[in-house]
Amino acid sequence: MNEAWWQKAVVYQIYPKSFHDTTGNGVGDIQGIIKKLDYIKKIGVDVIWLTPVYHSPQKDNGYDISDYYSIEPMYGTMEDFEELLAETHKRDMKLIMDLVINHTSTEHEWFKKASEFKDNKFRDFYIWKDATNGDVPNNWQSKFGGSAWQFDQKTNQYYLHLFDQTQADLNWENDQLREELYEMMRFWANKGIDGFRLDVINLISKDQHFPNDYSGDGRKFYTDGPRIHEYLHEMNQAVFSPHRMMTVGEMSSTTLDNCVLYTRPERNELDMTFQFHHLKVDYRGGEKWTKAPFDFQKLKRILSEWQDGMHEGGGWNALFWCNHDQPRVVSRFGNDGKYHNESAKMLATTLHMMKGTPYIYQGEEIGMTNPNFTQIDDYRDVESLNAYESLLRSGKPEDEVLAILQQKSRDNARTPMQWSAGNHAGFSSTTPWIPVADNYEQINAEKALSNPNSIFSHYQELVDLRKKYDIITYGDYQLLLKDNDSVFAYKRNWNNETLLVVSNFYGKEVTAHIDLANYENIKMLLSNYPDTDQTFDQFKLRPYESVVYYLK
Ligand code: TEU
Repeated sequence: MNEAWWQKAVVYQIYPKSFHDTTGNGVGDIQGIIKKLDYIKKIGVDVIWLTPVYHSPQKDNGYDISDYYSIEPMYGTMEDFEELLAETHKRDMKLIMDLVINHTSTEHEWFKKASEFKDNKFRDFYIWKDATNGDVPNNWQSKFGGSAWQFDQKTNQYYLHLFDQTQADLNWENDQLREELYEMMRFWANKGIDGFRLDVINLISKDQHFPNDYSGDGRKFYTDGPRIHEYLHEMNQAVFSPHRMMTVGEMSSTTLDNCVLYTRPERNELDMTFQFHHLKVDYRGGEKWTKAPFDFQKLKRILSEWQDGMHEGGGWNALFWCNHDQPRVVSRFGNDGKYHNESAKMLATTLHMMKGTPYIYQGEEIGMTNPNFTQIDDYRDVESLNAYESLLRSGKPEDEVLAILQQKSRDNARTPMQWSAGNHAGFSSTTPWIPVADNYEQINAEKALSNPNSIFSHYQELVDLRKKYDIITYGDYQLLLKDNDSVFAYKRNWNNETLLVVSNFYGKEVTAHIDLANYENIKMLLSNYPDTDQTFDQFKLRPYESVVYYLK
């Protein structure tokens, strides 16, 4: 059981660029994180996940790495990083780093050498193909728009990039490349870091026929690809197991069956996985770049399928609403106006009482909202800027396009952390690299810390409950009131104990009928209203009301 400490852990995600700036250049830095470690510790979390701080031209904010062995100067030095690690450990927390090994920046030494001429060992570290009939090798699409192939004049071939054209996909078929990557991971393991979050890791194995995809964008030929389980097992044996690291894989468009295989302990691949199906419930016709309300029934169904499926299959979920690629959850599935406080707490409760390891993304714990940018100049994200251009090209009027970005842009999550009501929200002494959301005077950490009923204190309570009640970690999952169109209710059962979670997802009062006649003891553990009835058996839920009961 000791091995699986991470099953009882809660993780806090930091996006350094937007966390805290100590140098006054408008960009967050490592010293800024060190300054805020006590704040993070206060939430009660066990682990910090740091998104990439390696040397990078920052075309995709660090997910384009040019040197795996050094720290991006804008963020600090290797000494700063070592200090951060030591200070994190001093506070009895762990630190995991982001590992981006599906691709490197085209400014990485390997790629520079690879693109010099064909006949060198680095050439085969990437994926090169000849033109097909004078055109791209196949019809695969980049996830950031356009073809996934970029032509290289000098060597007269195309290279594959599933993301930006400056993010060249690595060729995992090459044994030497894999060994270089494991060596690099051991470098960080030996520094004492506690684990890795593995970026789009289920995309590393490509179908070596590179076929045209006549009914899609190519993803079925590289998602959970032919050798993926083999590679993960190899990586595990080479690095994760010997160094006893915690690992969480980011899985793009994956399946439940694969995630069970990725995370069953005896397979020695990964500890847990992020999947995104529950966050695609506001995609109209499966398309992200649309403005649409979210489908509540679908949200319940998908989360429940993953709860049941991972429990039955013996796998392990990473639980999350937010990260640096997703809009803010209180704006997305809650209410960022009148019921800001209630709905942020309700969403947190609904997720944190599920089975899995919860992740909190910076600012989520104070209920940060989407910023509602009104002009394209406010955006920085390469994906959002590409989408803007392509939506305009498709003939959509600009106001509609901006409305879509307001709902879907990744920049919604990337505005500076709101520390106080002071200048630039206390993030920086100067104008930040991306605008601060207008509501920082109402929503900020300083204010949250001085209010016992804050969203922040609710997160503290959720983390605390997880530590006190093993049923939250080990219990099974049972969806209740399946067809109810505003209540999300479920039970967790374990060792003759039951946990009951009932949440109203909407701003209208609703009554939910749940029979508790079989239980002798009913104890309320948590509510997001100060005056919820401790014992009631008929659940009259006020707007966004959410209650947790312990039953025996
Ligand atoms: O994201 C992977 C990914 O596919 C998405 O979450 C992506 O942002 C979405 O499909 C866009 O619609 C990871 C990182 O989290 C992200 O920040 C990087 O841009 C991406 O990989 C490439 O490294």
